[in-house]
Amino acid sequence: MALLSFERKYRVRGGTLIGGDLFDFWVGPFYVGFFGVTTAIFASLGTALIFYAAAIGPTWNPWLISIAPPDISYGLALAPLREGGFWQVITICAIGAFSSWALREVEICRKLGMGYHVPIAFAVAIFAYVSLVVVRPWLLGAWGFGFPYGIFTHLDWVSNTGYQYLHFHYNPAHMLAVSFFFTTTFALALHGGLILSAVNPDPKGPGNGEVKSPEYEDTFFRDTIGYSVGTLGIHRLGLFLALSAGFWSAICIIISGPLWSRGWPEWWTWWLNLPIWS
Ligand code: UQ2
Repeated sequence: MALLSFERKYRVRGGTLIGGDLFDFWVGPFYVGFFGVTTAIFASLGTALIFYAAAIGPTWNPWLISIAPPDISYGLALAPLREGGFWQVITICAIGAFSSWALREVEICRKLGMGYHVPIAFAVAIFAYVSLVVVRPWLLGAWGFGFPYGIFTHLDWVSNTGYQYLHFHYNPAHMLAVSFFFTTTFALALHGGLILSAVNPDPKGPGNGEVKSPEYEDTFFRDTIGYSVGTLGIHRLGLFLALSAGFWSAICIIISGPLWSRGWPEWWTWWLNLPIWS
């Protein structure tokens, strides 16, 4: 079915989580909905506050602009706007906008009668951000443990936080996260390569350049490694690998401080102390 006639067919009332029919309409190609309105409000307010806080700062150099969280001494209290309060309100706007966007995706899934895989995947990315600016600061007792909103300053924060634990690559959850990131790019390279190889076949080969079917894709991997995960399986695997990368990233920073406050290399003494070595 042509895209334009399909859109006319699915653009029906209902599926909303909140607001009933009130915001149940489209603007051009975009579905609005209650959460489209809240996304727009949070995103506009947050962006305006970023520009306001940048304007009262010392520079307009985009690399150097930074909006810092409050000093540790403010604990989990609200700080004055110029003392980290801007960072706190911007963080609320960011979480409000990201969550609204995820719920707008849920409403669109409901309208189309589809699964919730995309909003669930986006929720894992939101969880990774929230673990940095809410969960870990809250467990450590001060908003000042969040990262500053600036291009160079957030890099400095990552570097300083890493060195605080001597060698972050010894963090077991960090090891898992990195392994999942690498495996995700490996799987996507295999998948992208396989699909393009089937769609752009050798014009001089068997079939004289006809586009190849999934059986050819299966057979390539069965001939190569004796196993094909399948055309549906590769997408299940890809989603699992990518969500695991984000999930273990969140875990590796949440446990740094709240669960283990010394260097990560030292954590491995449990291994050296196993009774099997003596
Ligand atoms: C596959 C298949 C696809 C694919 C890919 C494979 C026909 C179009 C890439 C091969 C993938 C395998 C064997 C899994 C590799 C395991 C990891 C952890 C990367 O079989 O089915 O569908 O795109």
